[in-house]
Amino acid sequence: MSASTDARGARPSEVEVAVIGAGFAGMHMVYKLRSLGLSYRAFEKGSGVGGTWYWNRYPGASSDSESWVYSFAFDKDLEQEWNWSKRFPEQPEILGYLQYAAKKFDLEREFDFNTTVTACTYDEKSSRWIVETDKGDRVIARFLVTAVGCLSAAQLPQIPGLESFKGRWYHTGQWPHEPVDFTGKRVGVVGTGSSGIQSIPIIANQAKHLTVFQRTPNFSVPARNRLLSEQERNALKRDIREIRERCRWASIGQPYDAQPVAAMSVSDEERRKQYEANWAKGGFEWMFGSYNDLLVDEKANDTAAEFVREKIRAIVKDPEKARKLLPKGYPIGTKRLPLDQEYFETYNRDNVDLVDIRETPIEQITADGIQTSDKKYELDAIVFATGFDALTGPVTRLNIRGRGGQKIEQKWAEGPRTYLGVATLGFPNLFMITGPGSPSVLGNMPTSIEQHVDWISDCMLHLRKQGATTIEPTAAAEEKWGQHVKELADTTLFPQTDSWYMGANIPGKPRVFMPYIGGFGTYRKLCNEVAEKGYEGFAIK
Ligand code: NA7
Repeated sequence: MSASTDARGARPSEVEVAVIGAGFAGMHMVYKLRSLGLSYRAFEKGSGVGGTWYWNRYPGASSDSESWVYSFAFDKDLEQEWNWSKRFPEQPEILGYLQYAAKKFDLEREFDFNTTVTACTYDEKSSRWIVETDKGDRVIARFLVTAVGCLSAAQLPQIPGLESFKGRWYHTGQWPHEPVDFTGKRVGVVGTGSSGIQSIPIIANQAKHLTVFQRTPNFSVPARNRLLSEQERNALKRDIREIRERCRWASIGQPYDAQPVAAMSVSDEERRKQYEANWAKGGFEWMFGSYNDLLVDEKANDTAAEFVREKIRAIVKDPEKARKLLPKGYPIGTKRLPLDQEYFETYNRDNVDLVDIRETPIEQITADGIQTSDKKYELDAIVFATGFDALTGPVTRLNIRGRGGQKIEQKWAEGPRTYLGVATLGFPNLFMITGPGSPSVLGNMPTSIEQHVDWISDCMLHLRKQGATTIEPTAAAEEKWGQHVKELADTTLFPQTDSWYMGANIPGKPRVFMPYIGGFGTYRKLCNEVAEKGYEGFAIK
C-alpha cells in the first residue's frame, strides 16, 4: 500500500492533499507528504515523471544550472549514486535522473499519469477542494498544491495559415517523443529565446537548410559545457552538502553571488579583464557572479552589453547577419539570459539564413513555407521556439475557483496577487510551488522548489498541530507583499524590457514583473520568519 492508495490498493477519493504535476516539484512534494504520513492524490498530464524535461525534448534542450546543483537535495544516497556526465545536464540525462529517482523512491505508483486536471473548486461549506480530472475523478482534498512549473504553458503565435502548412511543425515545449530527423530538410525556426538558441546550432548541423526568424536579437553567453572528469565528480560529491548550503542562501540559488563590487567602480581595463575571464569560464556566473550593479545601473549594464556585442561582431563573419544579431534597446539580463553552445558561430554556416521579422514581418504561413513582407521561404518543417505563458499560465489553466466561485484568472486580471508567491487570498489552502511573487525562475529551480516544499509541508503540520482547518493570506499581508515585489523590481532595469518576466510576450497579459527579485536567500529568511511568527500574515482557522 502507498500513501495514495487505500488498504485495498484503490485510490481514495478523499485525501489531505491533492498535488498537480510530476516534475521536480510534484515528485518532491509527494515524497515529502508520504514521509510525513499525509494522504494525497497526485495527477500528471504526461505519461511519466519529468515535468519540464518530459515535455521539452527539442534538440539541445539543456539545463542552464550546473548538474550537481540541478538535482534533489533531500537524499544523500541519491546524490552520491548518480553520476552526472556533463557540467550542464542535457534533457535526456535529466529525464533519466528523474526517472531513476522515481524508481528509487517508488514514486511512480503515487501518480495518476495521463490525467489532466480539468477543475479545482473550493467548497466553502466543507472547506475542501474538489479536484476533477478528464478521467472522471472527483477527489476531495483539504489542501491543493500546484506543482505545475513556471514555464509549462506553451505559447504558439497566432500566425494565419498554420493549418494549411503541408510539412510538420513543432513547438519546442511540446516536442514529440519519437526522434525528429531534419536530415535533408529545409527547416524554419521562429524564436530566439533560450529554446531557439539551444536548438538552432543542432538543427543547423542536421538540416539541409535552416532559416531563423528572429523578432528580437538576444544576448547570449557561452555555456562552455563539457564532460566532467571522475576526479571532478568525486570532489563535487565530497563537497555537495556545503555547495547546497551556499545555494540555499545565495541570491539566485546558485553556489555563487555577485561580488560586492560595482562595475563602474573599477577601471575599464580591470572590468574587461573580469568579463574576459568569466567569458572563458562560461555559464551564468558571467552575469550574476560578477559585478553587483549590472541589473540596476544602466551604465554598468551598458559595459556588459557592449562586451557581448563586441563578441558577436567578432564571431559572426557576415556583417549583415552580425548587424541583425546585435541586441539593442534593452539592458542585458532583463530578458532571461540564454547560455549557448556555438550559437553565434552557427550563422557562419552556409546553410543558415537569418530573417529579421521586425524589418520584414511574417505575413502568413502557406502550404509550403513562411511568407514575409519581403519573400516566401520554402520549408519542410517549422519549429516554434516561441516560449510560454510564464508563471501565471500554468496555474490559470487549471480552472481554479476559490471562495464565492471566483476564478483565479479573474483575481489576477491585473497581474498576479499573492502572499510570498505561495498562497493567494480567496483561495484557502491552495499552495503554489514557485508561484508568481516568489523568486522561482530567477534562481536554480530545484533550490526554489525544495524551499517551498519544506515550507508548505511544515505549514501543513503546523495546522494539524493547531487543529486548524484553513489557512489563507490576509488582505493586508498580500497587499504589502505585492507592493514589496513591485518596489524591488522597480529598483532594477527589468521593468524596462518586454520579457516573459513582465508578461509582455503574451498579447493582452498585464505588464507586471512577476517574480520576487530581492534574492533567494533573503526570501528564504523572510519565509522562515513568517513561519516562526506563527505564519504571520495568514489567517488560520
Ligand atoms: P522565450 O524566452 O519566451 O523565447 C521566445 C522567443 O520567441 C523569443 O525570441 C520571442 O521574441 C519569440 N517569439 C514569441 N512570439 C513570437 C511571435 N509571435 N513571432 C515571432 N517570434 C516570437 O521562450 P524559450 O522557450 O526560448 O525560453 C523559455 C525559458 O525556458 C527560458 O528562458 C528558460 O528559463 C527555459 P521576443 O523576444 O518576444 O521578441
